[in-house]
Amino acid sequence: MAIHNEDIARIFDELADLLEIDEANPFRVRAYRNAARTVRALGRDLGEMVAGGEDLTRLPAIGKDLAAKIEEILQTGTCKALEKLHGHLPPSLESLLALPGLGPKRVKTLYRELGIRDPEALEKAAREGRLESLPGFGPKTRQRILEAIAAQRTTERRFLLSVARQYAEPLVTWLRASSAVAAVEIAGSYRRGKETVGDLDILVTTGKPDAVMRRFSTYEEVEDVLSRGSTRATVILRCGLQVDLRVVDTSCLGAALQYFTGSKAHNIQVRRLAQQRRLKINEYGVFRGERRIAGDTEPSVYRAVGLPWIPPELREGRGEIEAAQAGRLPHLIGLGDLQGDLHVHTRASDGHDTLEAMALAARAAGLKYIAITEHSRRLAVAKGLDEERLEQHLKAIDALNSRLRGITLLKGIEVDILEDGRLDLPDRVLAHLDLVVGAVHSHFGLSRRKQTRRILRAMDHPYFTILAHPGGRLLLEREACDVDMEQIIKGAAERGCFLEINAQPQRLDLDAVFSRMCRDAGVLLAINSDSHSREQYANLRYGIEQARRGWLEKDDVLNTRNLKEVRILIEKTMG
Ligand code: DGT
Ligand code: CA
Ligand code: CA
Repeated sequence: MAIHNEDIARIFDELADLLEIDEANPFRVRAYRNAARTVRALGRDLGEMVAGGEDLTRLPAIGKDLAAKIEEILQTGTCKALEKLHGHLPPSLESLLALPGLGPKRVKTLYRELGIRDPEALEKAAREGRLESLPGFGPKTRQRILEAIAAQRTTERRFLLSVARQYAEPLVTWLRASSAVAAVEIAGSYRRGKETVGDLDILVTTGKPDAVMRRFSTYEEVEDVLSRGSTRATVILRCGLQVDLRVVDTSCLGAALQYFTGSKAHNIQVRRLAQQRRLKINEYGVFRGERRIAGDTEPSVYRAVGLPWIPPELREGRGEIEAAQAGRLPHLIGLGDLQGDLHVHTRASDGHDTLEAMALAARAAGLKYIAITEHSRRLAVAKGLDEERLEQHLKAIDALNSRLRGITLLKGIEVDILEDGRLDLPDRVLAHLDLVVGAVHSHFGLSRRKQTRRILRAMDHPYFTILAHPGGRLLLEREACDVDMEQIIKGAAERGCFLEINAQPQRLDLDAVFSRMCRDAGVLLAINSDSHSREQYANLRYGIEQARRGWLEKDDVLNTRNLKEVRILIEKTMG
């Protein structure tokens, strides 16, 4: 059975959760949490790395013990440490911890005193008034718990695009390996490159629908078959991801692909166009009366309603139909357009690889330049650099630049934007750098007015170059800060500075809507990997996908330029 990075990350998360309930050493708990984060941020498949004999202890937060656990999980699908914990703490306790307001202590009390092990049992106990007997569970807590359970029930579970991909690709490979299968396509939000997906929508063409249905529902990672008909099935994978599969006729593949790629908003507009032409459009084709006039390919569907083919990333009902009609669809940026990466860490701060390793990996990834941007002193947890350490680091960069061919390192910093908008290092220090990446890492909860003023003030500094992860969101975890992004974009235009699309799969920040606003305001974006280890340049593809959803063309992006042009553009922002 294939074990994916996300499976490993989840086991580490569960270990951390259960150890926390068990009141284990907080350092152990944190070690597992950090390891889970590393595994999630890794641009490569751990199974492949281990098969290739690579040393995992090289990875951030992975020591000998955790490396051994990863190998154990890859081999057995679980690990003994977790099984041991399950001996006295049921796995479902984790679902209680996920409820806001319930920490490890309370979860433990609930389990020990009342045997409550999941939200259902908790809800029942709360309704029956059995919680009041417990210390620390007053009527207010009871109310909060009931509300949290209700909220949890109505919020649908979504997956990061990068995580969905870990499960989608092997499944598609499994389907394609069958001789009964002609073509396999993934439609839906996944094809539109949306940063999170609710479920996978897979289309298969085949001469033997029965065989395909059988193959699909017996895939080793299928946990539950929710429905299975002659041409359609829905399953849940072990990881909780739902997958819809539809068998379609080869002659209808284009129409089905168009229909099931969506979005709903986009399809409604396409259908309206069809109606204006007295055409009917559905997943089988485009029809004039009884006669089918298009649908074998996706471009034929668009052609039938008078449009050029529209890239899936644009299909959100945000003006793409009008742009297509006017012949003004953007020529979307591609991964190959990037020449550099302007946000990279090394082990001098919280990255895990050396300068040289990061440089060589960038060159191997086809990049011509990278900016080394360590954290600044304020971010102590990330070993942020003070003036002195920065100076040494810059010398090391100079030395490496004179030695390496085919890649240039720019000298930068990811400087903390302090609460009042000052920067964490003085201007006279920043003046020595090629560029200054500014970022908010604290005080996310300021009022909209204060947060906006804070960032605009930071951008006022003469050397400020790029605003990193401008919204501050962590997908599925933390909303973006309350900030007037229109003002920030306008401010960036006035000052000539740049905004980042951070390519970390859990950030993808700026988002598509604001990225497009930058394009319209003439503010260039930098698509940066924010790599903390050499594998992470691979994440640039997610940044590109997000940029495409923001309608960006090559020229809208700073780091599609060659080094000389980038230097000129950056210098213009200074002073
Ligand atoms: P998700 O899964 O929540 O990330 O988002 P989608 O866009 O993949 O949505 P999903 O899986 O419900 O449906 C996939 C596409 O299929 C959707 O974007 C449009 C199309 N579709 C599904 N159901 C309907 C429907 O009832 N009417 C129309 N017009 N289109 C539908
Ligand atoms: Ca979907
Ligand atoms: Ca679906």
